[in-house]
Amino acid sequence: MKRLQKALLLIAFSGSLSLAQTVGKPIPIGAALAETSNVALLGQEEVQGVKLGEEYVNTHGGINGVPIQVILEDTGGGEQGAINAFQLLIKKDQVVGIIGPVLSQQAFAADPIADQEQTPVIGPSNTANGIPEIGPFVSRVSAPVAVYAPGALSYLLSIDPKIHRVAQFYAHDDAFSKDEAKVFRAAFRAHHLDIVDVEKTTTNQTDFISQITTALAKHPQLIEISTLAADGGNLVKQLRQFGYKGPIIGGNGLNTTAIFPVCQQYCTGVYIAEAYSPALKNPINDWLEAHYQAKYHQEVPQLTAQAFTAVQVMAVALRRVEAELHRSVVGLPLAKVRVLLNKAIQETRNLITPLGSISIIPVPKGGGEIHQARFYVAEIVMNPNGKTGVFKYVY
Ligand code: 1QQ
Repeated sequence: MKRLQKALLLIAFSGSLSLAQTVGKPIPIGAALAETSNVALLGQEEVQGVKLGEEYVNTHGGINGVPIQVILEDTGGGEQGAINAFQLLIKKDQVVGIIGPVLSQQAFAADPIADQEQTPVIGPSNTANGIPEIGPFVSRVSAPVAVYAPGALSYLLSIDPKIHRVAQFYAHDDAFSKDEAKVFRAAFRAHHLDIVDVEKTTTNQTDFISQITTALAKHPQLIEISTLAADGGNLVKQLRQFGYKGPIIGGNGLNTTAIFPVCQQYCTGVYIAEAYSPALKNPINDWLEAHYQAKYHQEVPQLTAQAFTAVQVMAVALRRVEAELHRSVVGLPLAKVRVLLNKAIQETRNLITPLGSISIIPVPKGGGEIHQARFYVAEIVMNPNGKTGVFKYVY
């Protein structure tokens, strides 16, 4: 029944549309994010980011006086949910562009739909290889893992040059996890480390005992984990409970304080490469930090900063479209606005954002790839209560 309703909606809204229908209303920007399922551990921080992005844009002039409205559609954790959310945003909500989805695994399924519909997408957290190459309407503000993830390894080797034996766990049913694991194996080889064990896990796995037993029998001095948050949090906890005391590199899937309730006191000693630092000083990051701290009483997480940046990039691009047209996009055919907006997104150059100065550069036959100057490394340090903790920036 739900499917049928959706199909009818799509038919009802598939005629030619113009933003004229929104005269007097805000300009709709879509956000396809995971608000439910295990992936909501990651998605909820992005929801916070797009909401604060909307507030920032609207308190700083909107689109030449017209406010934006972020319209959220929940993707859940899977591919079909992302496809459905994209279709609703494109056809029913008539958004000018889409921010999302959370996972690369979902992006490979849903982004081709936006590309076919010539609706620009900005990936807020899709870090796998090949995302902008999905098509000309796909850009991202999340640097690819190949560019920044190995920073955590370089940092650890700089503080402990004796590390030689490394083991890896990765979720082989997730596009990002597979890609990040590959990137780390290349980095291990580049540093002449001995890869003593590689264990394949799944994103819905909760018990890792037999794989941990195999890995620890090989006496690794460093363990790298490329998984999502719930599975990875449990894996960290069980590694510590089974006596592993060495450092752990967590991938981007562990890059959230939402893992604290999962691995509790055992989260301490997980090192994660970061594409964002709360300490970065510029007016927009200062605004984000102040407003986020006031609402959520902690520092801005990377995923929040990236989702916020996606809204900022889209708003700045919309303003640029209007400047070039010498008129408001309100009233123009929606299909035209989307094409012009996509072009303007990929003309983003040296924009000061919470991630620092970024550019979005077109890739051959594809969309736009982020260029970002600086990356960081954080270590998770839990408080003695095992409930609260911080991402302590160490590099
Ligand atoms: C990806 C990711 C996610 C783990 C971020 C939330 O980096 O799927 O590409």
